[in-house]
Amino acid sequence: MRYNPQFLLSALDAAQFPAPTVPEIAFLGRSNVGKSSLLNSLVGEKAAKVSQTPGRTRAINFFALLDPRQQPKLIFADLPGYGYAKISKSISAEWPKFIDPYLAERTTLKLCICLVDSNVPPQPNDGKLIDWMRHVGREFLVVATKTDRLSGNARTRNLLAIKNAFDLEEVLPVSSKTGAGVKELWNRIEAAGSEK
Ligand SMILES: Nc1nc2c(ncn2[C@@H]2O[C@H](COP(=O)(O)OP(=O)(O)OP(=O)(O)O)[C@@H](O)[C@H]2O)c(=O)[nH]1
Ligand SMILES: [Mg+2]
Repeated sequence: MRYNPQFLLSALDAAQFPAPTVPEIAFLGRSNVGKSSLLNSLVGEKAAKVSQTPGRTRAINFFALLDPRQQPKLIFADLPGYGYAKISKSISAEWPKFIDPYLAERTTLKLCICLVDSNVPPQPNDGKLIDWMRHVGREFLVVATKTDRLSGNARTRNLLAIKNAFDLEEVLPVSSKTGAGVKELWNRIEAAGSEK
C-alpha cells in the first residue's frame, strides 16, 4: 500500500510523545548510519532530514503514515544517532535520558529497526544496542545500510561478520541509494504492524 508521510512532532522528553495509537516502528543506529535516508526511501519522499552534520538530532522525530483516506496506519520514529562523540563510553551515557524508557515502555512499539553500516567492521556500540534490545525483549531487525558501496564479495563477507559478531540469524542488506532491500523491509514492517 502507498502511504503518505506526515511529520508529527519532535520530542525532547516523554511528555511530548504522540498518544500511543497505531503500531509504531523505530529506526535506531549510530549517527550517520543512514536512518533518515532509509526512512525517506521507505516512504518515497524527503520526509526526514538527512544530516549534513552527523549527531545533530537529539530528539525523536515522529512521522505518521496516512492511508489514501488520510487515516494514520503506522508511526515511524526516527531516533537520535549514537556513537558520534568520541568520548562517550556507552550508549546510555550519551543518549538523552528519555530514550531508554521509550524503548522499554512504549506500548505501541512493534518493531525496532537497528541499522548498522555494512561498510565498517562490527562496532561495539552497535553490539550494545542489540544487547539492550534483547534485554528489554523488543522485537528487532538488524539492517545493514549503504550496500551500494560494496562489491558482491565484500558485501557477503561484511554481512557475515556482522551476523557472527552480534550472534544474529539474519541481517537484511539495504541501500537507500539504489532501493535494494527496501521492498523486503516494507514487508517486514507491514507484518510487524499487523501483529496483534
Ligand atoms: N552511498 C550511500 N550513502 C548513504 C546511504 N544512506 C545514507 N547515505 C549517506 O549517509 C549520510 C548520513 O545519512 P543520514 O540518513 O542523515 O544518517 P542518519 O543515521 O539519519 O544520521 P543522524 O541523524 O545524524 O544520526 C548522508 O550523507 C547520506 O547521503 C546509502 O544507502 N548509500
Ligand atoms: Mg537522521
